[in-house]
Amino acid sequence: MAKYYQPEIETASREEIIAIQNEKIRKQVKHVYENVAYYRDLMDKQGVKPEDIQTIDDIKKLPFLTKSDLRDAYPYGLLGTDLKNCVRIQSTSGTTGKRVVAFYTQQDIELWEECCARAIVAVGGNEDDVCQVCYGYGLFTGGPGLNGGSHKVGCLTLPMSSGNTDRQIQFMMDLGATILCCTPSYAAYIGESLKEKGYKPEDNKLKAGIFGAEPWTEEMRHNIEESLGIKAYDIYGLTETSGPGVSFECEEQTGMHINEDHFYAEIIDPETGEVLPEGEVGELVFTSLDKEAFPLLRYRTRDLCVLSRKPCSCGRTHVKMSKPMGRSDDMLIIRGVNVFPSQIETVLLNEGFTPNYQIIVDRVNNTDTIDINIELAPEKYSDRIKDIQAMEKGLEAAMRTMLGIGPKVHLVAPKTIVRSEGKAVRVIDNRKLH
Ligand code: DLL
Repeated sequence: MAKYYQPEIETASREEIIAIQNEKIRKQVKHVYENVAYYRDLMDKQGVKPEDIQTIDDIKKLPFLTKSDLRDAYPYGLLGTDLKNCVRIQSTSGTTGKRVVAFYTQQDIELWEECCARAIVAVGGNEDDVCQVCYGYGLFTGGPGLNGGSHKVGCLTLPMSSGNTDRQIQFMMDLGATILCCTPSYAAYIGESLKEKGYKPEDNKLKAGIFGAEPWTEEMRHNIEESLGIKAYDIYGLTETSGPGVSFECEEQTGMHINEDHFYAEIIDPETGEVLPEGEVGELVFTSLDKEAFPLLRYRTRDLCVLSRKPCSCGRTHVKMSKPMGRSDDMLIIRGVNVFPSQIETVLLNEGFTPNYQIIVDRVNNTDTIDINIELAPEKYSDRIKDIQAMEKGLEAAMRTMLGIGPKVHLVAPKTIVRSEGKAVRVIDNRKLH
């Protein structure tokens, strides 16, 4: 059985990868300079010409692009080719500000789907598999990306899209789905729903899940692996760079291999913009090395993570990124202390609670407050107020140790926190409304 989708590139030597990147970056910078007036202006302002970029190391000379550039250039300002060469757009959910609209030529779609195919083969996928895709289809990149990857691998693809959990379960069981693709929060919900219907983990045929699009912890991974009886793998990507498949986990499950023949990754200090050495935590910056329609150079993702080039037992040579530890813009600063929702999730699951929680931040009399609503599993539910209060006190103490500040914990009845079918809404920050 094939272990890699494209072995020659996925296991290429470092010299070969650098050679590919050197060649592609020269072409790509020229392509962008000639076709994207917005970026040409940024380069001119910085005094850099395409000839200054000869090797991938020269990339440091190029200006960064940020979300606010995307907003300024919306919708067509960063297009790298004539509209007549574009065949598709995808877009973000755009809960704040303008949506990101990304464009694709047919070639861009082929390469994107190949990246997703690599991710599916890495979890053991092949033409015998039944791949159930319950990421949203439509503007969101999750459904279309994994759908395309699943076709390329030759799996029988179930294009379910998100939602309608009863129907998801019916297809999963009737058609014997072996690979599940969705957000980790939805995977947890499917696991919970299967249990409620009386299924045991061994009753389904699933062997692996490809879960991403939102942050999730190692504790959440164990929880999903147990409830579905599978191995749960991470996948990362963003609309700006194409969608899922920028990086993906292999059997080692210790970070995600970045498809370095298509995306060049840097880690920078988010304050100064300085490039940080391997192993340091910072903001992930991506350069698309061969995208035609939406060729972003040095795009700041705001995702915080670490890169590692330690050899991987799977044989892939591409650099690995850690799970994003949060986004520089969804880190909560509460009474001056930095708090990531992932720290809260870790405490909850370690203490044996459900991954159904919501964090509410507010400001009362000029002081930040943090409340966490946590749903009780039916077996922990009690109508004795004393029992509930004792559990709340225990969790508050564990949170204080992890976070360095004391949140107020409220245990709520089973099934009272809304489940997500796509990306979960974990934080409600009412301070922004003031
Ligand atoms: O979420 C693309 C995607 C679809 C990835 C399906 C994986 C699976 P956007 O909606 O543009 O694209 O959101 C991108 O989501 O900058 C991260 O902050 C976050 N994100 C994506 N994957 C992960 C992950 C898709 N595995 C933003 N872990 C990114 C943590 C993730 N955060």
